[in-house]
Amino acid sequence: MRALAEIRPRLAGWLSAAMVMPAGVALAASLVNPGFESGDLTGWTAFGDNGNIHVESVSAQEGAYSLKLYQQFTGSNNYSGVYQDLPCSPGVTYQLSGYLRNGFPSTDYLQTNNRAFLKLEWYDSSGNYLGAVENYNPPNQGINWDTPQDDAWRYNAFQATAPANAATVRVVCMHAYEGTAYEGGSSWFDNLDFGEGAVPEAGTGLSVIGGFCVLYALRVSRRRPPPR
Ligand SMILES: [Ca+2]
Repeated sequence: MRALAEIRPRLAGWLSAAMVMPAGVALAASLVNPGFESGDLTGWTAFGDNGNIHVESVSAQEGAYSLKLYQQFTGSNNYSGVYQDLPCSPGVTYQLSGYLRNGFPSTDYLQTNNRAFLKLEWYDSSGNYLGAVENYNPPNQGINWDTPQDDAWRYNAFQATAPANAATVRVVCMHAYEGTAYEGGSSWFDNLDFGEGAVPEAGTGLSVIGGFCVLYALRVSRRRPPPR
């Protein structure tokens, strides 16, 4: 009985920790086909598609496939890419990460006025646009014509908090061309990941249950008889 009395508070503590720890990652929806391993755009919706959006098997950061984007060659500013919409909750911080590469190995590097980056857009339950966060801060986040031509996959990651009334988050792989010429070059994306980026504040969901477990552990601890 003494052994049980002594282990009970520890058990309660372990239980509370186990219930709190996964709270930050268990509730977010996941991307479909995050590494383009279906060999096509399954799960993704293309935008600005002028024949310049491709899933390729020539090079990948993960698996066999990756996404290739380039500008539309319309002679004016144009924006192309793919996106997925996922449910989100106001006030929750999310993280989006993935790998970007400048050009095809040994060729097709981004020329002037071409850049590429990851982006999150927020929408309310009626589909109204609430704002966006672009992860473009070269040289470490996003790629452009100044990115080294070293054929490296570059890890990009950022966090953003869903604004009030947000119901949907749009995860975007973006290639932007902002000029009037026909500068070329391709951007490549692979191995994306999206999820909650921070453990929720105390007082929400499983954290509350964990808190009760901590209180129970303290109460049990106080009931323990003095050492004999
Ligand atoms: Ca892949």
